[in-house]
Amino acid sequence: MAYRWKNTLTYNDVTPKAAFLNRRQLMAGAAGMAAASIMSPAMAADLQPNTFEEITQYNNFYEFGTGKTDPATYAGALTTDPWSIVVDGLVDNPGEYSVAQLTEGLTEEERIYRFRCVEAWAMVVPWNGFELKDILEKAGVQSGAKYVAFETLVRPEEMRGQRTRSLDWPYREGLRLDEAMHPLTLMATGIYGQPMPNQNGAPIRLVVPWKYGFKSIKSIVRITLTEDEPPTSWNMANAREYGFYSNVNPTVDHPRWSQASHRTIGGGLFAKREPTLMFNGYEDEVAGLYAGMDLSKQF
Ligand SMILES: Nc1nc2c(c(=O)[nH]1)N[C@H]1C(S)=C(S)[C@@H](COP(=O)(O)O)O[C@H]1N2
Ligand SMILES: [Mo]
Repeated sequence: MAYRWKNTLTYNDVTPKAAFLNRRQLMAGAAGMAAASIMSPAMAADLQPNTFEEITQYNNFYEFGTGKTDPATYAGALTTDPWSIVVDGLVDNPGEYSVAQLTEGLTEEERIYRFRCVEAWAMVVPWNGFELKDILEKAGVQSGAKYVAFETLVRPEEMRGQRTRSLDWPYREGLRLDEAMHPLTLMATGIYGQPMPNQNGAPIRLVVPWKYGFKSIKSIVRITLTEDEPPTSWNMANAREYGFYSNVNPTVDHPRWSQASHRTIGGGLFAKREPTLMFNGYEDEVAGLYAGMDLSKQF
């Protein structure tokens, strides 16, 4: 099965489950959670996932408003079935696909990743999904392609935040092709073995764990292979503050705040600040992608 990256775990590795799943979720009984869970203390100390509640009640999803509880309050209005994703640009098999068609025949992964927002808060999330690489290989990437562009749905009738101009819709993101093909890069379709909650980007969203959270675009309806670096929403909104790469980097501060540490979401009385790690802790895996680049200039 799937190669287990250093610094990643499947949630079957994490114990005790009851510490982070509530009773209702346990009753809901995702198949993957049934197995007995055994884990070395070292792995436990490494990454403790946030609770389902924390992950689904504190969100950024400007299509539903700019407040952290707006997505949980309003994203229920979004129709996610049927859903189709246009794959176009420099691919051999362009077309309009359902999520099932896009992921047919691919291996579903469980990945526990650190998630670090550019606003200096962080969580640990147990995702389910598919390597973007596998999806792109099915699409057939042509030799001229150098970047992958993504777009979120535009549907102001259901996405009340799109009736405002908090961003220039659609939400857009992009990766360099080698970043997109990296095995850590996920197209996520679930959390804790359950279908992706609307507020987290149903039915399918990107997860790039070594980059600031805004790169992980939600509710994707278009994937385009391009020759040129695509425009991206936060870079368009403020290029001085948000670069195309936006790799997590504790040594390059945001113009308005430090990126050296972050606040961990949850934990109640035990909530704490932690030092932010280079590439969010995935340096061994991804530093090679940026060899020779000046990361303070190409940030
Ligand atoms: N379409 C879309 N994708 C988005 C956003 C958004 O506003 N719209 N917010 C981004 C930001 S800033 C973050 S931190 C993460 C938050 O993901 P989460 O709510 O699942 O934690 O989603 C990213 N993806
Ligand atoms: Mo973010």
